[in-house]
Amino acid sequence: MKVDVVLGLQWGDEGKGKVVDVLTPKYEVIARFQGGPNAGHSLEFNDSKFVLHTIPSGIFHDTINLIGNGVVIDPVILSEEIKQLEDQGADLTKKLIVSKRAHLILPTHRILDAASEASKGKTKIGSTLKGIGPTYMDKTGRNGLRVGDTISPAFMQKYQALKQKHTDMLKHYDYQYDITEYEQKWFEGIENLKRFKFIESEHEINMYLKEGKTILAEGAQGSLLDIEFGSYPFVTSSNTICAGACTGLGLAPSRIGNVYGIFKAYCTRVGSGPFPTELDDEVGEEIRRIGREFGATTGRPRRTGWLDLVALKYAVMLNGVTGFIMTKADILDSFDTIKVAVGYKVNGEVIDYLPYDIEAKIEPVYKEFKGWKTDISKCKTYEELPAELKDYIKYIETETGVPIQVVSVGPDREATIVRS
Ligand code: 2SA
Ligand code: GDP
Ligand code: MG
Repeated sequence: MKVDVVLGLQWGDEGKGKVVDVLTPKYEVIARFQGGPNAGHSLEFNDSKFVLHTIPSGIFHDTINLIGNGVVIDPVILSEEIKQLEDQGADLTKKLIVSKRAHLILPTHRILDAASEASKGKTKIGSTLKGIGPTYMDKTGRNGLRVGDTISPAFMQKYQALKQKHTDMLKHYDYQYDITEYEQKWFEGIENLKRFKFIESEHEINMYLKEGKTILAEGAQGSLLDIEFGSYPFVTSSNTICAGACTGLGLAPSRIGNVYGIFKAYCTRVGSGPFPTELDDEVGEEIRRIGREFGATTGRPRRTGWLDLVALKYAVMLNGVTGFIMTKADILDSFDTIKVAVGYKVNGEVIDYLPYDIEAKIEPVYKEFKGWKTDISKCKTYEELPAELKDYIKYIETETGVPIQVVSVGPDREATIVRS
């Protein structure tokens, strides 16, 4: 048995929540492998919309939903998510399990994130302010607090020691804060978390494989925000690429099966950092308006631009993508012309790779496509899609060598075309 992986190939928000929800009936276990409440994974069905931050997107089905060791957890946010679902009658204790090795986001991690961002001024990362960076720093700095610690008698002592370290660090920032209220909710969240089964995800997931269970690993953010290969320092603090599924769950690389890479038919980025195909004009504004491109966690407007094949090919290489899932082509339904970046002009020279130097002035080289000018949101089969969109799809497939296996034409579960 192998584990299939779903991940984002751009800067996040490609539609991972929707796609995982659609694919879940084929799997017995859905496992989140990195990131934390910075993520906002949206799902829509039966006229309801949900945004998940920490809980895997298979939770609306009868599946095991596993939060892996690579995830960082804020007990306050996770408790709010759990409450939202349990208020609707679901008993999550039966299907949500949490790795003991997952690190905890402390209230002071959030403050450190905010203080660090405030101190950077214009050069800020544009983080979601959920404490992600400081928590992963304590993880790699070997100071972190983990889910498994919450059941140890030394928990309070460990918490106070880490809080004290943060309090000392915060003296270096000119930043006012008060965590009294949040800290109280945090400890309530810890107690709530203890209702769930704490596991060692590496043993659990490998046992599932031995039992022949089907497993889907769910990524968060996107490949171009990867800590190693994204546009550093404008990245998140985890491995968002496929390798993160191995380290974030305890899986050997040989256990990886299909790698489903999701991309939008255009691009978005939220937060700072280079975005070669960004549209700072009415076209970009139109994409944002029609695509409702606003952060699912923070509500921030997302930056918008054309599809970037140079960046997409890079993400395909890093992840070993076996099949594409293309989302949100319906947002481009009314456009006369659609562009795709096929190269970059840097210092007068055309290149076909992402340069190391992120300060470099990159001018995209575009190929233009005729818009399909048709409402595709009701299409149910690939055959029904307009010829111009099929040309667009064919071009992407030929250039990348990867088949587009699923075309999503709307936010709802039902608005999904699976190619046979
Ligand atoms: P962080 O908070 O330290 O991980 O931020 C570092 C960078 O990573 C980006 N990032 C994201 N990009 C897209 N979507 C994300 N989730 C939310 C969403 C974002 C939101 O679903 O819309 O609501 O604003 C996400 N999480 C982190 C972030 O923008 C920084 O560039
Ligand atoms: P994620 O972080 O990758 O799960 O993506 P987000 O949920 O942050 O953002 C994707 C947004 O696009 C959500 O509002 C989804 O409901 C919506 N969405 C997903 N797929 C499609 C699609 O094919 N068409 C349209 N119009 N919306 C989509
Ligand atoms: Mg999102």
